Amino acid sequence: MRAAVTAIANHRILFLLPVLQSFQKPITSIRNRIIVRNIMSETDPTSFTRPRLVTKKVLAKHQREGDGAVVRRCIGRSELKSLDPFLMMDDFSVSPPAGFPDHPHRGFETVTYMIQGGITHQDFAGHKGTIHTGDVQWMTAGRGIIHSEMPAGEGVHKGLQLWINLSSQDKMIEPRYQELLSEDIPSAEQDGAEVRVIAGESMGVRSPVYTRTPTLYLDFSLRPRAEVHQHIPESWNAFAYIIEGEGVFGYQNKTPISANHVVVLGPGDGASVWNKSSKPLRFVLIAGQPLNEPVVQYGPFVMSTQAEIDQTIEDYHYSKNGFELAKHWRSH
Ligand code: FJE
Ligand code: FE
Repeated sequence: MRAAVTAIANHRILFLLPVLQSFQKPITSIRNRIIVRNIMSETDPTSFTRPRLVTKKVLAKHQREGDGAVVRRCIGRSELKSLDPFLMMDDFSVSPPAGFPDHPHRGFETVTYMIQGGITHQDFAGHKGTIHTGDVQWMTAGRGIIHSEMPAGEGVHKGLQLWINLSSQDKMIEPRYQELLSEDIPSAEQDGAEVRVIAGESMGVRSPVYTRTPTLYLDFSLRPRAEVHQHIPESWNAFAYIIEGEGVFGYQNKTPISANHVVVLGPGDGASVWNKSSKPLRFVLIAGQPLNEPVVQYGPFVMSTQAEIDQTIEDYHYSKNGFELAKHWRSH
C-alpha cells in the first residue's frame, strides 16, 4: 500500500518537474512537495527526491569477440569507455564451436548472467560447472584466474557479462566464486513490475551476493503500462541496458528507448522507468560505487599502474604470483 502511494506521489512529482522547471518562482513549491514526501516516506526504500535523467544513450551493435562469438558491447566501447567501477559489459551470443577458450583475468570481477541456454566454465584450479538460464556466476578473479567459458551444448546461448573493477587494495585477493541458481535469486513483484535481485536490494528483497565493490544489479520485467521507481545511492554511477521491448527512462514525457540501447543515468538518488508500450519490457539496472582510482588495462588484466601491468604480464608468462597452476593446465 505504502509503495503504491509512493509510486503515485513519485509519478506526480516527476510529471510536474518539467513544467515547474520552466518557471523561476515555483521552485519553493517543488521543495514543499519534496518535504511532504520525505516525511511520508522516510522508511520507504523506493522513495527518492532527485530523479536521475538519461545523460547518454548508445546502441550496442554486434561485434566479434573471443573465438567466433558475437557480443553487443554496452560498456567498454569507444562512445562509453567505462563507467567507474564498471569496465565492460557484453550482451553475448554464442553457438558451438564458438566460445571463450582458455584466457586469464586479474584485478577485477566478472559477473555472468544467463538469459538463454548455458555456459560451461572450467578453471585452472579445477573449478568446473555450467550455469543455465537465470543463473548467475559472480567471479572475483583477484590475483588470477585462467579459465574457459564455452557454450553448453548445441544451439544459441545468450547472457550478459559485466566486469567490475576492484579497488587497488583488493586486486590481489584470493580468487572466489559466488554462484546463484535461478531459483535462489530473490524476486518481488509490484503492480506489474517484477524484479530479480542479482545484487543489492529492491522492493524489500536482498541478494545474498557479496559485492566487494558495492554494486546494485537488478533485472526488471514490466508488463504493459507498469512503472518502477528504484532508489540508487546518490554518489553511485548507474546505467540501464534494455534486453527486450521499449521503455521511458527518467521523465515520463520522454521518447521511449528500445532494445539493445545502453542509457547512462545522471546525478540523482533514484530512477523511474515506464512501460508505455503494449509489449513486455525487460531491462537491467546496474549501479556501483565509483572507486575514483587510476585504471590501467591490458586486455583481461586491470591494474592501477603500468608497473603492476608489467608485473602481471611477467607473472602470467612465468606462472607465478597467482598463476602457478597455469603451468600444465589446459581446459578439456
Ligand atoms: C575475450 C579477454 C576476455 N566478453 N562475454 C579478451 F576475457 C574475453 C572474454 C569475454 C567474454 C566471456 C563471456 Cl562468457 C561473455 C565476454 C569477453 O572471455 F573475449 C577477449 N578477447
Ligand atoms: Fe573470462
